[in-house]
Amino acid sequence: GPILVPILGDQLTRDLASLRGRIKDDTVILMMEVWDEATYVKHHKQKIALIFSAMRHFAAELSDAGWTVDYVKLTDNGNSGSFTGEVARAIERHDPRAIHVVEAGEWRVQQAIEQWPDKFACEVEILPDDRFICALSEFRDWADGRDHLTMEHFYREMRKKTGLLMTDTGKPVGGDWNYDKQNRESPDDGMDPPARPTFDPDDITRECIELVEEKFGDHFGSLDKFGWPVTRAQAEKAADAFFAERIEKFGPYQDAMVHGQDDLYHSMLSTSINLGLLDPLDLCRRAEKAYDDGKAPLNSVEGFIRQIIGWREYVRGFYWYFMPDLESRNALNAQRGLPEFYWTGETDMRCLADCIRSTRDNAHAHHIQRLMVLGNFALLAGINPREVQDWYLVVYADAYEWVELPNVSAMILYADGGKLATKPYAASGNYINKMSDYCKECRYSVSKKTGEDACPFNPLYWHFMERHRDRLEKNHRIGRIYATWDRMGDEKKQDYLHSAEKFLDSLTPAKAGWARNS
Ligand code: FAD
Ligand code: DLZ
Ligand code: SF4
Repeated sequence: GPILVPILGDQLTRDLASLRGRIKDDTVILMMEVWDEATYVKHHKQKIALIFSAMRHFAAELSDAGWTVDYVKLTDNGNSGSFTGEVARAIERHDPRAIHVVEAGEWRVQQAIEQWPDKFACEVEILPDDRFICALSEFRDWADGRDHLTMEHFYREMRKKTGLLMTDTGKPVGGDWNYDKQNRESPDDGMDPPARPTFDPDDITRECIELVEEKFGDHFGSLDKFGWPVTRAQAEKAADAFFAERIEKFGPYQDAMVHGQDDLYHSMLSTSINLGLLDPLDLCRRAEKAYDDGKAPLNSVEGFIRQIIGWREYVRGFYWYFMPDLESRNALNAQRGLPEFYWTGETDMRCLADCIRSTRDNAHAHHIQRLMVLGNFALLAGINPREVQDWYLVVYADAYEWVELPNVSAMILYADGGKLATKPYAASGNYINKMSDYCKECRYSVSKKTGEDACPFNPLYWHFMERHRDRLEKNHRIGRIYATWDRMGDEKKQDYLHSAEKFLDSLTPAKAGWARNS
């Protein structure tokens, strides 16, 4: 028989290790829409439509190029609902002499794949996913024996490895490794970034949208504004537009937020990169070229490259290094339920309401919204990490556990106890006011510290610091803040703590069933 090559939903590139060098006549490619993957959490409707549409387009592209593709649709008769069940059925259909599969991005799926050699009579070869720049073994070697896995150190290794923004003599271009200080501009009034290209659903996408409406109608999110790239050609167009129109200002406004402006100068390419439609290293080379050609400043280009060969590679290594423990870590013992407003958007906190609206409409929010608004709130309010993890995994079209979990558990919640971050990313309303236009029209007052009208982030910040004093006071990056706290005196402190508790008591926890089917 032939070689059976299962391709998972986020492995949509012809350059995949399992396809490289394969002979078309000797290969059957298997792609599977399965119930288990569509429902292990109740993904945002756009996320499912995107993945199914991108899978179907990729299968068509492969067929056109002469490959044999066995494509199992979700509603096909006999669909067993799982990857393992579908591979078993495909073995009956094709009697392959071997299976070649690229390792899964997610732990859950990889656990299943690792059972295949025992389950199936044919040989099973599991190949490393070399779409990533840093092999998992390489990350392990780097991480072993370190107390803190400082991203910046990892990033410098990746700069040296790729040669990106490096001089001939092995120095970082411009003399510094990092230009973050230039990348913290507040938004300007009347900022008007060029719109990103969106892609109207074609017949294939429309069919996927209908399928999602029919089968997953109770999942979170709206499909109305679906405009994601679903093919490599579209993704390339989206990348072209970013490099032509937005990269110049990407750096300075990386952390800015403007009510109702959902893209700003971000690349909006994460969905395409994660699906395999765009190659991360290739994007970095294009960014470098924009600098070399004088089209974008170094701080923008370095910032973009750092997000990709730094953060993106780092969190993937971090995930595999700490799984499966990472999933259940709760170093700050946070036990509060996720507030209902994360799903409904119904809150008077204008920053949160806007981020949740964008999340519902676009299955997207930018990094600083995920980190310093939605994430900061979850941290300060002490929301249970499991519930926060589920939420992030559900709501973003670019969310896969390997990238979501380190960002949520370690970056925003400090639930890993500080392997990733040297201190919790806790902030009061002041930070949000500085970086956004949210506060001006909020029903709360960002300058009020306590009481009914105070921005809830203000008392929550001190409530959080007080709750975790034992742990954080010893931390030299944040410990000094307790001098400020103690100077306030008992009455003021009590005011803060009461305001925070009153606010926390007013939160309605989400009903069960938003994130997972019971
Ligand atoms: P840009 O701002 O244009 O950045 C360029 C690229 O850098 C992104 O496309 C992405 O590939 C990469 N990148 C940037 N930051 C990160 C990061 N922290 N981790 C990994 N890659 C990064 N990103 C996901 O792809 N999937 C997720 O599930 C996800 N969950 C997140 C959860 C939290 C709590 C936080 C704080 C961040 C999360 N991110 C996630 C990272 C980041 O928010 C998104 O990658 C980014 O907003 C995507 O939009 P963009 O393509 O316009 O990014
Ligand atoms: C997220 C997702 C969804 C919703 N559906 C499928 C599917 O039907 N078939 C598939 O191959 N992959 C799907 N995915 C992606 C997987 O859940 C998983 O994230 C990746 O394969 C990485 O392990
Ligand atoms: Fe958010 Fe507080 Fe500003 Fe309102 S005042 S928008 S709650 S930071």
